[in-house]
Amino acid sequence: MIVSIDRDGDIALVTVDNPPVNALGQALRQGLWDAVGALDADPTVRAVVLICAGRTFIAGADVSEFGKPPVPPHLPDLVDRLEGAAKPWTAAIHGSALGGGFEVAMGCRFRVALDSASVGLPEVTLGIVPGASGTVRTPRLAGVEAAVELVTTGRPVKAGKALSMGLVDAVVSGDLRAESLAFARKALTHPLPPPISARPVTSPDPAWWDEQRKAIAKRAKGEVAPLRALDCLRIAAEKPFAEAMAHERATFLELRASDQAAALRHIFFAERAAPKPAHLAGVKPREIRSTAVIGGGTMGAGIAAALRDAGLPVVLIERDEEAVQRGLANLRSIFDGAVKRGRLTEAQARARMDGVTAGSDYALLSGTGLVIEAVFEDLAVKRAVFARLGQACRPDAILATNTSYLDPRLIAEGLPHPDRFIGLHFFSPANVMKLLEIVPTPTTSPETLATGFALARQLGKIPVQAGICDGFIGNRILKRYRAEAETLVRDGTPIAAVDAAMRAHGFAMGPFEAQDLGGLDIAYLQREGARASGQDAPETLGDILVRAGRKGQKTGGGWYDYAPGDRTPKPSDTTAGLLAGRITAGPTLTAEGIASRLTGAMAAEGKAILEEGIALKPSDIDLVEVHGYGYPRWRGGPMFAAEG
Ligand code: T1G
Repeated sequence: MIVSIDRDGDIALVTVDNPPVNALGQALRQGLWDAVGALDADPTVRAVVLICAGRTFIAGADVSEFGKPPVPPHLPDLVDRLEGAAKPWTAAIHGSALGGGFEVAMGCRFRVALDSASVGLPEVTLGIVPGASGTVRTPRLAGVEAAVELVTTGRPVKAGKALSMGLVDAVVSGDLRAESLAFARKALTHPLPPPISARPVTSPDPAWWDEQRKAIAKRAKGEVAPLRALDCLRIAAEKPFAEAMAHERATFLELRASDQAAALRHIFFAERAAPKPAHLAGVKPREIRSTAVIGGGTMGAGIAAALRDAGLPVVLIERDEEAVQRGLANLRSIFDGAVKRGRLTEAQARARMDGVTAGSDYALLSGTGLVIEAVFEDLAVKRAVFARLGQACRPDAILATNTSYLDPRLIAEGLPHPDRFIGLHFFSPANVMKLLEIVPTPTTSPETLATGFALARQLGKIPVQAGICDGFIGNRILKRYRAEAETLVRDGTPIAAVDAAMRAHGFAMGPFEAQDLGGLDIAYLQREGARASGQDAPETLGDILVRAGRKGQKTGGGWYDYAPGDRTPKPSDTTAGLLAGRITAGPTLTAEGIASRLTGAMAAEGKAILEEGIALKPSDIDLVEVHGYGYPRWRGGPMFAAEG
């Protein structure tokens, strides 16, 4: 039964059970609709508690229904019906009350949250606005400022903060059912508060709204929904309830049909499918209880931090005592930074470090279940590390390389038990970036592969399986993207125009600014390495700059010039002079034309990657680009965008 009704004396208990997250599909809406009528008609019922089975309270409208025409009972009508019920309803919240779930909770007269619960209105992350009074009831429940924060960021808030904001009436621990029944019974001994729709709301002055609009526009970077949500909130604060509801509904229906909403839904479902690839269904992953990282540099320390953030003990190995101390200092500075940003307390940062054993003796690895190598990107260096790992580690220990460009098969050559070897390509900073490219070799066992995916889940990462080629998925597309950008420059498009076009398209920065930030020499060394091994690596414009000592911001100039201490890119006469012989006047492209050329090149490379079996599905490529390379999420990724 999706909706069942029990009794606890004169209190009715309505239980929702609609796995996996109690999403508000049509059957659930109908079940709640009918429950209101039945309980209103029962004179022995004095109050109602609404509770959910499973992992969470109602997690929102059923996103899989969004592509279809809305079917009654419509959610705003259901929320109104709950609010108008003859008996007061109390929402008993555990897990997450999100979107339509929190709107249903606002239709109830009271909200009781378990201390581990959270509430939120994440609709803008799906390219829409709340569609069942979220922008109209929230300001009346918790005030305009709280409503603007909750709705325009889409970020859920934990129970304690929700209580202080006025979003819930009580926070309980232990038995939510018993506590909510007691709350409902006690509430009957006092006069009921007015329904939320009848509560007053005060609108701040116009200057405050202008300030919010500026801040949100800066943060939204081309996303439409946050600003439209702000419009709904202002109307909710300044107009009568019914008028505000009509405006919200019209906005919701309009945005639900928008390209941005379709793109964000595409990413939403792709992210949820990624950790559960069909070809690994039924393959039991190894449980990882102990880990190690070889190398305490930027990548190694980032990976170690990610492992510690997931509560896994880490052995950090470096080549000598001095390097061990440098590695520990790198790791400590990551956690100190988190404390400064308020993400960790001092105590949590200390506990993170307490879980790290560091040394240069590989004997420390004898009991470790998973070892991730993150040493210098050189084949001989990596092979030497794995030769030692093959001796020092358990025969069943999973051994992973973090290589971003080398062939994992060459790294693992000669390794005993090659079935337990795999590529785990993290992105820097590894404790922040969600993308993890998982690169099996032909001898990697299904169990080892499944363990790579399970590790990604444990670390809260988005895993994407990649075949072996130069750059796997992400760096291979990056190379094509950069080559296409250089082609535009050779054809006369100014470097700054290319970057401006990609920023306007939603990227945080353009291809040339990004290279100046990261350093042109990294890709240059890759190309030189390829040339040295006899591969064909035609000269690029970037090569000319690096050979002239222009490696980017770190040398005061790359594609652009940089004044000392100033990271603002300035068009460079030196660069123009160095590249003059290679640039011919070509057609002037619009910003849209530039963006279309470059994203089209990404999609073309993605198509080849799919045809070669390097990526398993187009949505995986979109996840790589969105989570690894700054592709604007609200455009869905290059493969989605190319579908038109
Ligand atoms: N609709 C349909 N399916 C959903 C869903 C949803 N809202 N949320 C999750 N799922 C599926 C998901 O695809 C996966 O399916 C399974 O549930 C477990 O998800 C009118 C219009 C609730 C915090 O945006 O944030 O309400 O792969 O792996 O890690 O104003 O799911 O197992 O087949 O993420 O425990 C607003 C989105 C909708 C919430 C749980 N609500 N969901 O996380 O599980 S718009 C949301 C989440 C709206 C109203 C508007 C998370 C979660 P499968 P999961 P989890």
